[in-house]
Amino acid sequence: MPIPFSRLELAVQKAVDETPIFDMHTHLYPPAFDGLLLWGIDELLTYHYLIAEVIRATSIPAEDFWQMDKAQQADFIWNELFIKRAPVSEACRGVITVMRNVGLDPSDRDLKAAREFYKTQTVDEFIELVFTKANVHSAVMTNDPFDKSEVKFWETIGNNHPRLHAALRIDPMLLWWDVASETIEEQGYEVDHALNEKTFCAARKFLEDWAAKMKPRYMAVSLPPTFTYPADDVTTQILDSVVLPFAREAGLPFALMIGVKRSVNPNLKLAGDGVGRADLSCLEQLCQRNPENKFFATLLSRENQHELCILARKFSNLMPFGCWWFMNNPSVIEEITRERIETLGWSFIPQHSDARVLDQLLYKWPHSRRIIAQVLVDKYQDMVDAGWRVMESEIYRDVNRLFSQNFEEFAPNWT
Ligand code: FIX
Ligand code: ZN
Repeated sequence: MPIPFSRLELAVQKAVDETPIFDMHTHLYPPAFDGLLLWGIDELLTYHYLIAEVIRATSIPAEDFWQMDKAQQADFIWNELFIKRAPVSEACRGVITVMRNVGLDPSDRDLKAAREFYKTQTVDEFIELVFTKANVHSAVMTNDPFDKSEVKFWETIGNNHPRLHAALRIDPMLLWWDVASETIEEQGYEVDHALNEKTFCAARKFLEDWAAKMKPRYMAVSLPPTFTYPADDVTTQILDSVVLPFAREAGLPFALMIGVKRSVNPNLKLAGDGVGRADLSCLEQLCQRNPENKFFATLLSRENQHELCILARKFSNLMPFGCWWFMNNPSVIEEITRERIETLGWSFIPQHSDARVLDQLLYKWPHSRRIIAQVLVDKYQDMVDAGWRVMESEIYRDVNRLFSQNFEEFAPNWT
């Protein structure tokens, strides 16, 4: 039944709200990874985006901020960014949306009441509340085999949470080989300190064994804007001799997150990373020279986004995803989503949450759904104006492709 012109907007918004999401990049953990999963109002308020904002807004010396404990930091952020100033930024608005979605009235401006609510929750109840309310059916974590605080859980209990999937994150292997090779050796693999076949073989075995433990949906790395490929450097050797051959054999996509300048202001700790525009010939060459590999890509610079769309048109083994980090603001999400739809049709993944705090699923997705819905209404409207009768069932089909199907087809689960 074709949708009458007047009902299109409602039909699209309904399909976008009702379609469950596979969130392909987060920093969540299973509750059983005791202490690693962040949740609750104080973690929300001390999200590194808000730490950067409050240090800027108040010019408090960073070292004075770090002297405070978690609750004092949260109090300070609440008072400075929510009480003394209207909470207008995306990260501030996010806290308000979460408070509303857990049943609080943020307009009461009552942080004490919020803390009281969270005392009534257990993490197992809360994780189900959040995933259900956010209509996120599954999420991919960021799992680091070089991080001792996480390794101990994979070597004992592992992950069997039905909603959480692993991603094998390998930054040290590509960026700090000297450190990575020591960890690989400590974990029992015989690496030489020369980059030779013996070392490459041991490093591939390391990846194989970790993939067997984690059963990851993909491997991932974040890279600086200066990343070049191919280059006469260790990164290219490890990519060509270890990571890409292993990914091909295992059928694992490799996610490249390019453009982060780590620690441009070390005083801000996790909040101190910056952004730079990358030369995307690295991505072009990776796709061109490795046609049997599958690549996800998300870029941190707004100036790189259109190039990524055009690159994806040239290489079907390249899947753009998300509006990463500094891109995750309404104005930029709208721009990126429009240019992706106009150049790639339905063959991209519009968003990921990058949630570090469980509760953030309750704002990052509602905020993004609203923008994606607005873009889709316009695009379906354009089709209607061109003479195409839009069917309601087809809207659900198309939205499901964006929210789940593209990811699940590009990164199938382990069989
Ligand atoms: O490299 C990454 O996975 C980034 O998303 C993080 O390093 C970053 O701190 C973040 O959480 C951004 O949203
Ligand atoms: Zn991330």
